[in-house]
Amino acid sequence: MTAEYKVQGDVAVISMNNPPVNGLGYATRLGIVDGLNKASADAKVKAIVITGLGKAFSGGADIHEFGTPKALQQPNLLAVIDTIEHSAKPVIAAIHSVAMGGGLELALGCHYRIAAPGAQIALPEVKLGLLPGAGGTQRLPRVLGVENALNMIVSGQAVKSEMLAMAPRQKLFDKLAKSADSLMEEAIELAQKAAADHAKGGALPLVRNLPCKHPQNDAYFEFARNTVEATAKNYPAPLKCVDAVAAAATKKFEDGLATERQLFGQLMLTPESAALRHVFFAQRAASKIPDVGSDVKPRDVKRVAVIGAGTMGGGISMNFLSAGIPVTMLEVKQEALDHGVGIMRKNYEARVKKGKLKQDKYDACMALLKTTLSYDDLKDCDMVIEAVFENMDVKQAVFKKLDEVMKPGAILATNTSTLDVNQIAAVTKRPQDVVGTHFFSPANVMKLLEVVRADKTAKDVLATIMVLAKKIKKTAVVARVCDGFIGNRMVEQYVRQGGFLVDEGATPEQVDKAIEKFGFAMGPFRMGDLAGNDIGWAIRKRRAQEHPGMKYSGTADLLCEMGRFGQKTGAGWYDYQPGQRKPVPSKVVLDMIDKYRKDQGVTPRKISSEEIVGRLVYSLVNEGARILEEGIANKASDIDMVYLMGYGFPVWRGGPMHYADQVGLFNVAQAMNRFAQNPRDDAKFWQPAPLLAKLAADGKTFN
Ligand code: 3H9
Repeated sequence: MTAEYKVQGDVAVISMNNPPVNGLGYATRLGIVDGLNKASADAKVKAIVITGLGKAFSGGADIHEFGTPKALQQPNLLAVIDTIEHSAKPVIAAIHSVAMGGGLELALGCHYRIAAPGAQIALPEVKLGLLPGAGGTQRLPRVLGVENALNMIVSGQAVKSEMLAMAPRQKLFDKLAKSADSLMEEAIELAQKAAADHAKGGALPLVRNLPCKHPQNDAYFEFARNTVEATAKNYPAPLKCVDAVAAAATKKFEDGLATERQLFGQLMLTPESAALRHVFFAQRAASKIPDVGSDVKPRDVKRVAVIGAGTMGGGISMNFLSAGIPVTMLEVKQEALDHGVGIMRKNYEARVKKGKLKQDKYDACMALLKTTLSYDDLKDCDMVIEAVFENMDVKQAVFKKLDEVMKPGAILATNTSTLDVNQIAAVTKRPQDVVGTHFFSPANVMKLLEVVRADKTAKDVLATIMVLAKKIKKTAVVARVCDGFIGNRMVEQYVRQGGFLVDEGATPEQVDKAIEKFGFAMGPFRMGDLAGNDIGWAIRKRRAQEHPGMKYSGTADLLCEMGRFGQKTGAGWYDYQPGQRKPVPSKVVLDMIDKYRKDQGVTPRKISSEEIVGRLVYSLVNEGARILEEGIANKASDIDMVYLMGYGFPVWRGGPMHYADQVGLFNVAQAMNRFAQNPRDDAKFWQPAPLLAKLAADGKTFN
């Protein structure tokens, strides 16, 4: 049982003790009920306080248990709350740090609640594709009012306890403690007072008995449904949250509770909830590297140097400045520095204008920036990130110089997106300090950081980067060295399929629309136009030397020969009106594709959206499987995080590997075998990766 029981004078204290966040798993639920039973049987005990040990009151139901028999094993959370409500002695929740989901629902079942200031209060189930399933949708509106409660439930956002305590007519907290330190003392006082009041014969207060109404019930819920429907799109949970709160406002408590229970059960079975729960764990798992334990001490990074003031260098610098870490930015020419700093200022100023950044914070960020033309000025930096032109000779020259000037123990990072980090490390005398930090453009916005572990990268260097990534609010995923690492190696196959689909009869617009309907933020052709089609062109030229025989559609090269590099040249796969980003299908491009097909002797055929989506998504899955079996990625969920955070894969589908698991790997392998029959495609590529074939045969999954 993971709850402690102690008696202090005439008050019993039940402390949940299930680190890290007192998730309400079976053993904890059992521990609480056991404590309540003991307290009930002990004549000395006049009142009961429930609290949590460690860094949370409770983070809610134990998400690990979902889908397992333990989640259903009695006492479930409803039964725990029922026991509390039926307690003849007053039960007081003493809330601190975090009370979320089932944790808050537990507190709402108590007779009284006291909270420490600064506690984060939330019903965040919607973020897991669920709704509160232990009375939260019925009780929160009764203590905060329908509108406030619905806002919290639909958004899942946490609100500080002191803010909620200030809300007019709120009945959530009976008391706000003076401080976290005095919480338990004040909770015991409150418990003793409640016991004394109760001894006079008063009934114990229950949230379920409070009224729940909205003055314009029908109109309000119609408005709420319309608003939520417009934004929730591919997520079923938010609308169900509205239904459940509407039940609270229109039905008897028990009937509302039954509605909530039914909706909770339905949502638990949706693929969207499975995906969001997967993402929750995948995100946390990404920061864990199997052989780098918590005993590995990260290095201290007080000042960072960035080589290159281009778009990348500037964006990377902004991340550190925004996190309060001083940056020294180096360029070879003053004009380049001035230009780069100018763009950084523009980016910050745009955020100030939109009200997303305060002027004084912007000033503080810029005050942390030093610029220089001299490598000598990097001597005091603890880490340097190179963000120069993507060319091995150029990068190696920079690293030779860095090896000369940087202090011992400084981390030398490269922002390469495809090049061999081992070869870069090899030109230094300290390959153990060299690591890849692949930021995604725009680097100050995109959440993904691919951390490239070279053969000799030291463990404490990796540990340092993982800590820094958290500080600059990135999701870091570790990859081993290969051409393109995880993300770009996979995207190459995806883009290649886009090309084949066009060769065979689809238009770029058709391909983009099909995959965008599947949920991608952007199809491969719009993505090419945004990133610059010349980048892929350069990579294909390099590949042609390194891997001769790799098959591509010729249309992308023809496009580049026409100078259509994308948005930056006002023309790519699409036409663009000056100053606009809206893609307009291009006659010139369609004619070029038509001619190419004729030259290749291809009779175009009608291609279904299903085929487009299948070939694009499964190309990611097959390459992902190879990446996994080669050990380039540590786990399938890391690949999912790369695609969710860096490549616009739809979050409600959980990433390519999770999606394949949901479809069933047998079905995925069958589809690949079908694609391999297509003479215009790459039959060798479509052989299911051995790992995929084995998992499919064994009826297993990637994750
Ligand atoms: C629910 O309650 C359903 C009910 O309505 C109905 C039931 C019938 N369970 O985020 P962190 C782990 S649904 C299990 O890095 P932070 C997490 O995996 C639940 N484990 O820390 C990680 O483990 P590890 C509704 C959980 O300080 C560790 O704790 N509740 C849970 O930045 C640290 O996590 C939620 O959705 C959990 N509920 O933030 C709350 N929560 O170290 C989700 C966390 O092995 N949780 N873990 O990787 C959060 O929002 C944050 O974790 C929290 C702490 C704010 C609590």
